Amino acid sequence: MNVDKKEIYSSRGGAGGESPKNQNGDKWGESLQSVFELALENQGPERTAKLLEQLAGQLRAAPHPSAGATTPYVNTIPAEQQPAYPGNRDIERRIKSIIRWNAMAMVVKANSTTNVGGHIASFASSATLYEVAQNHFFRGATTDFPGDIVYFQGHAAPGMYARAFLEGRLDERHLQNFRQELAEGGGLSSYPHPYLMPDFWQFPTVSMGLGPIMSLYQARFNRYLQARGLANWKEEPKVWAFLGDGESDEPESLGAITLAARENLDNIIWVVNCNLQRLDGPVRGNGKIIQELEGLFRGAGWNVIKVIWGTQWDEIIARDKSGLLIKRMEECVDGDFQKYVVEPGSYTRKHFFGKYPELLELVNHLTDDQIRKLLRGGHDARKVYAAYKAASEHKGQPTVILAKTVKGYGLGEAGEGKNISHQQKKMNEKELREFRERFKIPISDDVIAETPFYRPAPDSAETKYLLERRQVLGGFVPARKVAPVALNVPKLDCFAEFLKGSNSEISTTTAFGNVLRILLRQKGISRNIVPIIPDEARTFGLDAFFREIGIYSSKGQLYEPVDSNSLLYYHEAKDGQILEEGITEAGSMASFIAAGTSYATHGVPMIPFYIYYSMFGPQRVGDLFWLAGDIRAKGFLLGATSGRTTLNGEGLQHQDGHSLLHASTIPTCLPYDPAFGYELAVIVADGLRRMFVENEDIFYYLSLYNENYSMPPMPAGVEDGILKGLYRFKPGVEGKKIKAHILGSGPIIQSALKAQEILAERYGVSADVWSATGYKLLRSDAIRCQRWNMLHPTEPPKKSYVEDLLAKEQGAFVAVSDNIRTVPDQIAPWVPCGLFTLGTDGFGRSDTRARLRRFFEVDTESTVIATLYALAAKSLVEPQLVEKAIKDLGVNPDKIQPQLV
Ligand SMILES: Cc1ncc(C[n+]2csc(CCOP(=O)(O)OP(=O)(O)O)c2C)c(N)n1
Ligand SMILES: [Mg+2]
Repeated sequence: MNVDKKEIYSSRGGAGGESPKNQNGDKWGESLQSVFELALENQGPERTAKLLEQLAGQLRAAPHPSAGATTPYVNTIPAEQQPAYPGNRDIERRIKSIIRWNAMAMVVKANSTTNVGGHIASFASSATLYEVAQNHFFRGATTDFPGDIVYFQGHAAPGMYARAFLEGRLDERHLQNFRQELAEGGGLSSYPHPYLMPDFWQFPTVSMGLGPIMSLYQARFNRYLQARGLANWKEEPKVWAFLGDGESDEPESLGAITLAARENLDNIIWVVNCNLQRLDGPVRGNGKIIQELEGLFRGAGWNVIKVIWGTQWDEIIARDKSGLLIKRMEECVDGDFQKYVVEPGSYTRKHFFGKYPELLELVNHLTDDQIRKLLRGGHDARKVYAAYKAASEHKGQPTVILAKTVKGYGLGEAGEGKNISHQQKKMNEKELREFRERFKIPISDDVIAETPFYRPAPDSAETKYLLERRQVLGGFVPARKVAPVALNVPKLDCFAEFLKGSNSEISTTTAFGNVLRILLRQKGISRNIVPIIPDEARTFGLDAFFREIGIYSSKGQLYEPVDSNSLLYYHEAKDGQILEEGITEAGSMASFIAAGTSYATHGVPMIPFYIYYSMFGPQRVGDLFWLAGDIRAKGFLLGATSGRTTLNGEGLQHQDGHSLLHASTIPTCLPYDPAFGYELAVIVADGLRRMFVENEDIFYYLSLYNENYSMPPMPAGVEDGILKGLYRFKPGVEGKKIKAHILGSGPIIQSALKAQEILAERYGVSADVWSATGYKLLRSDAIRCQRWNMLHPTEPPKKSYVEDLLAKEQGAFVAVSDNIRTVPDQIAPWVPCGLFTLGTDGFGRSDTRARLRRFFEVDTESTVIATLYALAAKSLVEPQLVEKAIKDLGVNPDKIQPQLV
C-alpha cells in the first residue's frame, strides 16, 4: 500500500494536517516545505522525524513556546539515548513480583471474610513505576536531609504495604488486617492517612486531585523555606506525585500546574499512570489521554516525558521505514489500545498491524502470544528508569512523566484491561494459579486457595537487595517521623493592648491584623509565621504587611511597582514572608497544609495564618479542610468577612452564615467565633501553646468580621471560659423578678447587649449576656461527659462545662448568632430548660446591616421579642407581653421567613 509520506508527518502532533505552504503560502513556509521534502527523500522518515523533533524541542525552549504542541506517539527518550540500567533487573523483577502477589493477596483475603473492599488493579498497573523509584530514586530522611516527598496514588496503597512487609516494617498481622483497623492488634488503613497511621503515611491522597495540587504548593513551599533561610538541607528534596490518568480530570489536579512552571520548580516530578482507564471505563476512549496531557503540560511550560512503548517495540519501530507504524499508533484511540490488552495477540495482529499489510511484516517473527506480551513503557523498568533519571536531572522546569500501562496488569482473565478492573477484589483458584505462574511466586497448590502472603527469608537475595537499596537511598519511604518541637511562643501579656480594650471602634479583622503585627515582633516565632492571602489583603486592611514583611517571590521584584512612592507599596522580595496566592482558595489551602505540616515534613515548625473570605473556605474547598485534619496540619484559618448580615451589600454568594458549622465537622479543628479583641488574643495565645509547645495536632478556625465597634477591656477571670466556649460577659441589672440569658457571638453580641437594656427598661426582665465563643467545643465536652455517664451508669455522673456553668441559672435562654441556628443549637440539649435560637438561615441578600438583621430576625428588637417569647413559653411572662413588644418595637409579625425549605 502506498501512503503519502507528507500525510504521515502532517498527521503527527496536534497542530492539524495542513502543510505550512497551504497555511500561509509565504516564502518561509515554502522553503521549510522543500527542506522537509528533501530530508524525507534523502534521510528517510525516521531520521527526518528525529530532526524535526529536535527542532521542535528548540522551539519549545524558546521564549515563546508553541502552546499545546504534541509530539509523535512514541517515547520521548529514544532508545539510543537511554542510559544503562544500574540495578539487578532479575532480582528487582522478583521483588516486584512478590510485592504484586502480596498486594493482591491482601485485598483478596480481606474480601474473602469481610466486605471491606480494596483495589488490586491500580497497583498492578503501577508496580514498575513505584519499584524503579524505590530501588533507585526515592531518598529517605537522614539527619541533614528531610527525605524526598512522595504522594502515592491512594488506591495503590496495597502495593506500598506489600513492600513495607518485605522490608520488615509490617508483619503478616498488619496485612491480614488490611482495611480492618479495628481488628485486634490493629490493621492497615484503606488509603494514605497520616491521622490513622502517623508513623507511616505523610500525605493523604485518595480524594482525587488533592495530592497533585498539594504537591505543587509543597514544592513551592520548599523553595520558600530555603529562600527565607529556614531550611538547612544537604540537598534539596524532590517532590514526587503519582496520580492516575482519570484523576487528571479533577480541576484541582491540573488547575495549578502553571505555578510549577512559573516558579521553575525543577524539584517536582509528576508521574501520571496512564493505564487509559478510570473506574467505569476508558479515560478517553475516543481520544488519547497521553497526547491530551502532553499538549496541556507543554502549554503550561512543563518538561514532558512520554513513556509509551517497552523495549521490544524499539526494534519493531526501528524496522519500520514506511512511517506507517507511527501513523497507526497515532490513529488508534485509547479504546482500541484497551481492546488490544483484552483480546488475544491474533486480534492485535489483525486489527492493529493488519490495517496496513506492510506492518504485518514487522511482526511476522512474533507469535500471537508474543504480540500480546509486547510491553507498554510503564511496565518496562529500563524505560521508566530513563524517564526518572532525565526528570531528576532536568533543570529549570517541572517534569511530568506520562507512563502508559495496563490497568490490572497480570490479572489476566480476572481483570486485565477490563472495564470492571478497578472494582475487582476477588480471584478464584484458577486465576490465582495463573497469577502465580505468571509472576513465579513460590506458593504450592495445596495452600494457594488461601492466598497466603509470601515473604522471602531475611537472608534471601531479594530481601538483602531490597534493604541494601533502601539503605543506600537513606531509609524507608513512606515514613513519617516527627520530633516534638517547643517554640518560644509569647504569653498572653504580650497582647496587653487588647486586654485593656479600646474606645476607638475597630472590627475583629482589624484586631487580627494587630495580633499578627504583635506576633511578628516576637523573636521566638516571628520567622515561623506564614501569612497566606488569596488576593484579599486590601479587603481585610492587611496591605500594610506587603511593605513590612514582603511578599515572597522567587524572582524578587523585576519591576518598579506603580505605588513605589507610597509608604505601603506592593513589595515582592526573594525572602518575602507573605504567600500572596492570587485568587485560588484551593492553592492557598495547599499552602496552608504545606506550612502547617512543615513541623513533620521538614522538622521546621511553621505557623500559617491563612485569611480569606469565609464564604470561600470550607464551602468551596472543604475537602482540603478535611484533609488538613487527616494530615495533622497546625495553624490558624481565619474566615474573614463572616456573618450573613455583618458582611452586607454582597448578597447571596458572599454573605456566610454556615462556615462555622462546616469547620465544626472536622475532628481536629477548633472553631471559634470571637466577639472582642481580647477574646481573639486569648484564643491565639493558647492555640500557639497547644500546637507548638504541647505538640497537639490541631488547627483553629476563627470567624472574623468587618463591623466596627469599641472593644471592651477583658473582664477578670474569663480566659478559661473564652477557651471553653462560653462565659458571662455582662450580668443583667439586679432587682428584677424575671430572669433571662442571651448568648451572643461575634458582632451580633451587640444585639444581645442592646436587647439587655430594652428588656430591663421596658419589660422588667434582667437578662445576662454571655459571649459564646465556641459552640462546638461546648458540645464536644458535653457529649464526652454524657457518653461517660451512659457507660458508667452506677457511678456519680460527670457534668460538662456548659451544664455546670448554667446549672443554677434561672429563666429562659436565648441564643442569637449571625450564623445559621444550627450553630448555637449544638448545645441546646445541655442548656437547662432548653435554648431558643435566632440565626441567619436562608440565602443572603445585599442591603444595609440594619435591614438585613431585621430580615433575618437577629437584630436588637427581634432578640427582645425572642427573649420574651422564650419566657412566655415557660409561663414566666404573659403572651400578651410578647405581642405588646412586637407592636412597640415595630416588627411586622407577617413578614416573610428567609428560610426556604
Ligand atoms: C474526588 C474523588 N472522586 C471519586 C473517587 C472515587 N475513585 C477512586 S479511584 C477512581 C478511579 C481512578 O482512576 P485513575 O485516576 O485513572 O486511577 P487508576 O486506578 O486507573 O490508576 C475513582 C473514581 C475518589 N477517590 N475521589
Ligand atoms: Mg487510570
